[in-house]
Amino acid sequence: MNFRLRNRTLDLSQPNIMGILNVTPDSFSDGGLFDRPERALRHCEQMIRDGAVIIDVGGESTRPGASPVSTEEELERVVPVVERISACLDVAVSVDTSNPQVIREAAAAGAHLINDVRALRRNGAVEAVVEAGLPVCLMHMRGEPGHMQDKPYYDDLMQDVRHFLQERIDVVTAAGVPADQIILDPGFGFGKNLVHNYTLLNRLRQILDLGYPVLTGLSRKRMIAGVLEEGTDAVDRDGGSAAAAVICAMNGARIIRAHNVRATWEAMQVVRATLEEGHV
Ligand code: 8Y4
Repeated sequence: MNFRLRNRTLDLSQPNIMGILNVTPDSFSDGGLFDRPERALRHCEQMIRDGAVIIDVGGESTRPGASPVSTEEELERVVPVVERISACLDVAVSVDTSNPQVIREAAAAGAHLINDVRALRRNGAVEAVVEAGLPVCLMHMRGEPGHMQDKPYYDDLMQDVRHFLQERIDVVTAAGVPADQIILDPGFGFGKNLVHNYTLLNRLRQILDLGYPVLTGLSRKRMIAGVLEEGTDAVDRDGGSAAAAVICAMNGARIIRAHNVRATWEAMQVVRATLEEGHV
C-alpha cells in the first residue's frame, strides 16, 4: 500500500495530489508567473497547505507548437527550484523531464520521482534513471508533442495504450528499474482526440489491470474545455477538472496531477469518504 519515493513514502491506499509547478516562461495557464525560484517556492508552500504531497516541476513545455528547450536552459530552470523545494519543504519533488542530464542533475538536487511524458524513450534516459535510483512515471504518448494532435488514430485505443506501457515496463525493468518503482499514466491529451480521452477515462480500470500504481493528469486540459461552453478560460475549467479527478480516483488512480490543488483536495476528500463509507 506504500510506494517508496527515495527517503519518503506515498500512501497508495488513498488518492494523492501532485501539484503542478511550471517553470517555463511560456506556460499559459499560470502565465509563467512562477519562473523565479522565490515565487516558485511560495507557490509550492501554498500547494502544500492546500493538500499536495508531490510537486511536479516542469521546465519543458509539451504544448504543440512550443519551441524545444536546450539542456542548459532546462537545467537552469529546473535544478535551482528542485534544490530549494527539497531542502526547504516537506513534500516529494517530481521532475517532468525527458532529458538524461536533467534526470541526473535533478536527482543530485534532491528529486524524488522522474515524470517522463516520453516514458524514457530518449537515448540514455533509462540509464540515467537506473543510475539515479529514482522511481519513474511512464506515460503513454502517440508521437512527439509537435505533431501528436495531427489526426490521432488508433486501431484499438485501449490495446495500443496498454501494449505501449507494457513494452516500456519490459524495457525499463530489463535495464534495472525495480518493478515496484514504476508508475503508469495513460497520458490524457497526448496524441488523443476527445473521444479517445473520454474512452480512456471511462475504461481507466484496464490501465490499473497492468498491476502498477496509476497517475492521471486531466487538469484544465482541452478534453475538459471541450465539453464546457466555448470560451471557458483555464481557471474556469476547475469544476470539470475536479469531476475528472473524482472519476479517476474512483477508478483506482492514486496520484492526481492538478493545477487547483485546493479544489482537487476537496474533491478527493469526498472520494476518501466514499471509499471508507463515511468512516473518515
Ligand atoms: C491547460 C493546462 C491545458 C495544462 C493543458 C495543459 C501530464 C504530464 C503534462 C499528464 C503526466 C498539461 C507533464 C500537459 N500532462 N505528466 N505532464 N501526466 N504524468 N497541459 O497527463 O498539463 S503537461
